[in-house]
Amino acid sequence: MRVNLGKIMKNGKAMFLAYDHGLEHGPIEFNDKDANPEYIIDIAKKGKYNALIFQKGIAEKYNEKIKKSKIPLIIKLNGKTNLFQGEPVSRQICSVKEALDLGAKAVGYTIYIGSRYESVMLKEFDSIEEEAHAKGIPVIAWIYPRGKSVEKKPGGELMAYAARTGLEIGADIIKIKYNGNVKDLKWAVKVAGKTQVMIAGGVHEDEKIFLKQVKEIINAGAAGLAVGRNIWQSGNPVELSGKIKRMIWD
Ligand code: FBP
Repeated sequence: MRVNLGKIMKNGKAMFLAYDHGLEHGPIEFNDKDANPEYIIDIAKKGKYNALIFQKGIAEKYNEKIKKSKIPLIIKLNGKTNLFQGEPVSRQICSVKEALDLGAKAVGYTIYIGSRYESVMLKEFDSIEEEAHAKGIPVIAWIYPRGKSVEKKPGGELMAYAARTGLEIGADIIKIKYNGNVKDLKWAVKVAGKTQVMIAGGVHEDEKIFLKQVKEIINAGAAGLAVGRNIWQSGNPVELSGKIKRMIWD
């Protein structure tokens, strides 16, 4: 079933502000300012983001402010800490119903393709996709090739595989990591077909380097960015968001 992406995309493009790092990486990513989810909601509002991405705990505790901001909410349904260093697996910790009750306009789920536990995540994703689509809301898959089996495989090949996996499993949007090669990304966008490709921002970089990367991402035909650290760890998050928006839509 094709769902309407109009609530979280504009003219087939989008810019999401991701903030699930407190779980995925731990507070090591934060300072006094950006440790506070309210700071992130303010950036999303001032930067007119198409959506904010939170885990359910933040979505619940800061629900009033999120609603007031009018920025559509995307809730991540699975997650893990980075404390355990084995084959990656990320299990569901929030249901589609809980997400909808919290006001989510879309749900997200991470799959580590190549991991020993890939099948567990693919199966869990399938139930989520079925339920979310039955309720008419889009499903976004974070697809990251990871684990011993894929350690030595070429990055471009893996990026395209991640993108195609999104199409095959019914994701409306996929979020993948850019390997820095425009030609590879063009191919990944191509094989993703009608599934929209969004790119993660990655580690906080110098603004010039980051913007150069954004330009490449847009030129390669991606639908936009689902970015975290490069925005909220920046000294000028709203100004930088404006620059990215202009690159995406102009
Ligand atoms: P960034 O733009 O900050 O990289 O965030 C994107 C993201 O996918 C987050 O949603 C997630 O928390 C993080 O990256 C996961 O990164 P990794 O698994 O590479 O540590």
